[in-house]
Amino acid sequence: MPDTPPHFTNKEIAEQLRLMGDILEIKGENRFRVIAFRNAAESIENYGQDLYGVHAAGELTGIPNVGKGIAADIGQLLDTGQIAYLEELKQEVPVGVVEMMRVPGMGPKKAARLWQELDITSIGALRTAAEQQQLRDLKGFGAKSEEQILKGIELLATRGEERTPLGIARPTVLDLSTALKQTLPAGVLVRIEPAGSVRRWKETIGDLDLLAVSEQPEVVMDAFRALPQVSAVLAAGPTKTRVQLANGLECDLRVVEPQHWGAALQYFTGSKEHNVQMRELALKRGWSLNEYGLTATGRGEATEGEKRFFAEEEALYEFLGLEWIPPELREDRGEIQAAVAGNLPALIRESDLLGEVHGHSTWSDGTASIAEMATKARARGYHYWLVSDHSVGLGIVGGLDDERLRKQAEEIAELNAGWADAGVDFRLLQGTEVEVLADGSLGLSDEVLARLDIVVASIHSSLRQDRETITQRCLRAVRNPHVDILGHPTGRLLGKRPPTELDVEAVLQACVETGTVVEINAHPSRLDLNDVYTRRAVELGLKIAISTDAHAPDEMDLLTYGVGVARRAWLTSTDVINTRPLPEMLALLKR
Ligand code: DGT
Ligand code: CA
Ligand code: CA
Ligand code: ZN
Repeated sequence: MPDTPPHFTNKEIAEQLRLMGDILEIKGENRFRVIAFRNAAESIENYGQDLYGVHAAGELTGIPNVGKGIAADIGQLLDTGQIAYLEELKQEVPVGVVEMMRVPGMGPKKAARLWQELDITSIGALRTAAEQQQLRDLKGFGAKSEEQILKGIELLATRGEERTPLGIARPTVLDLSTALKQTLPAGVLVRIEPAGSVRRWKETIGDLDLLAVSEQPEVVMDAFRALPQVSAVLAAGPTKTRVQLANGLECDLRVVEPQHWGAALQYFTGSKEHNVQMRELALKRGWSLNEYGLTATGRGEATEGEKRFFAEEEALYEFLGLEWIPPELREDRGEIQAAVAGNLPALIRESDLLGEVHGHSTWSDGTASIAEMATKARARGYHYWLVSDHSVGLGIVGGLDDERLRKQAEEIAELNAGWADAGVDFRLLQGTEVEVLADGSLGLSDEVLARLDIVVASIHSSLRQDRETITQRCLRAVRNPHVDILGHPTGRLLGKRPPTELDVEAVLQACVETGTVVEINAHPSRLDLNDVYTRRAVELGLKIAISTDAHAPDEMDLLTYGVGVARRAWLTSTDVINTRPLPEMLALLKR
C-alpha cells in the first residue's frame, strides 16, 4: 500500500508551481512558460476554496490562469503527493541553487551563473564565497555585489516567522464568518465577530480569531469544520476549533454563552499587553478578570467569589471605570490611562474623508481613464480627486513630461467644466507623483511643478542607498518649495521588501520646518507611514494625507486600511488634510 499523500494547502500547491517556474527560469527556458507557472501559483494562492473539492469536481481549469497542462500537474500532486515533472526538474538543478535565487538582489540568472561557473550550490556556500571575496572576479559581479549578497542573506535569515498582511487576512476572516452565517439554520448563530489582531487592524496577522455566541456550539463547530475554505482541522473541542484554511492561514473559532460575550470579546481581541494592563487595573479595583468575566478577590467592596458577567464589552469597561476603548488603540500605548481620565481621542472615521490626493490613470500606469476614476470617486461621495500620474524619471512607460502634462490639463479642465455646468460639487485637481531621483533632485523642473495644484514626491528607485544617502536625498525633496506631500516615505512592501534605511525622524522634522504633509499610503501592501511613525508625525505637529494611490477604480475602496493605520496612530479628523472641503484642504498645503 502506498502512503496516503499529505493534504496540501493552496499555498503549498502554489509553492510547488512556483518552484517549477523558478527551476525552468534557472534553466533558461521560455519566459512565457515560466510566467504561466507563476500566474497559476498566484491565482491558486488567492483562491478561496480548498482545491481537493475543485479537483474532485473536475473543475481545476475553471481557476483563472490554470490551463489543461497545469491542471494535470496539480491533479497529480493532489492524487499522488508529487508532480513527476517537478521531480525530474529537481534532479537537474540543486535545491540550494533555487534557494540562492530567493536572496534579495540575486535572481535566476545570477544564481545559475554562480552555480555553473563557481559551483556554488547553497546559501551557505554563497556566503562563504562572498566573504572570501571570490565573486568579484566574475564578470558582472563586483565588490558591491558581494556586499549586497551578504546583506540579502542576512535579511532572509531575520525575516523570521511569516505573518500575513491584513489586506489578505481581513477579507478571509470576513468571508468565513459570512459562509458560516449562510450555512447554519436561522437562529443557531446569534453573533459572530472577528477578534484578535484583525479586530485591532494590525498591519500583519499571525492567525485569525473568530468569536461567536450560540446555544448550540457543537452544531456551529461541525459546520465550521465542513466549510469548503477549510483544508485541515488542527484541534477540535466542543466550544473551540482551530483549522487550517486553503490559503494557508489558520483560524481559531470559539463559541461562548451570551452572558460571557462582553468579557470574551475583550479578552480575545487583545492585545496581550493591553489585557495584562486591564487585569492589573481590575485587581486594583478588587476583581480578577478572565475571558468569562470578573470574580471578586475579597480585597474590594464585593464579597470574595462574587461574579459579574457582561453581555457587551462596553459594560465591562464601564464597570471598571473606563471609557470603551476602540480596538485599534488596544496596544498598551497609554490608552488605558486615557480611558480612565476620559481623554480618549475622537478617532477619525472613513466617512470623514471628502476626497483623495494621490491616484493614477492610464496617462501613466493606471488601468482606467481619468473620467472612469472620477466616476468611482464621485460614487464614493468624494468632492475632489487628485490626478497624480507618475513623472518622467521613474523609467516606467508613460511617465509624464511637461508636454504631456499640458495635454492632460486640457482633459481635466474639460471634465471640470462639465461638472461646473451641471452644478455638481466635484472637482479634479491636477498634480504629479514626481520621482525623487537618486541625488534628491526631482523628475520635473520647478517651473512645471509650480503649475500643478498638488505635488506628491516619492522614491521608487535606488531603494538600497545607505542611511545617510537616502536621508539626504529625501530631505532635499522635502525642502523643494513645490513638494506638498511626501508619498509612501519608507518604500516598504509588506512581506516582500523591507523599508529603506531612511532616518524617518530627521525627515519628519524637515517636514515640520517646511510644512510638508506626510502620506499614509493606504494600499495594504504598503501601509506607509505605519501607525507608530504616524503618531510621531502628528505629535510633531504634522498634517497627514490618507491616500489609496489607486491605479484602478476599485482600489479606492482600500482606503479603509489607511483609516485603520490612522486610528491606530490615534488620529482625529483634524489631523488629516483630506477630511477638509477643497479650499480648506488646499490652504493646508505649502503654498
Ligand atoms: P496575532 O495572531 O499574532 O496576529 O495576534 P493576536 O493578538 O490575534 O494573538 P492571538 O491570536 O495569539 O490571541 C488572540 C487574543 O487572545 C490576544 O490578542 C489576547 C488573547 N490571548 C491569547 N493568549 C493570551 C495569553 O496568554 N494571555 C493574555 N492576556 N491574553 C491572551
Ligand atoms: Ca490572532
Ligand atoms: Ca489565535
Ligand atoms: Zn502613486
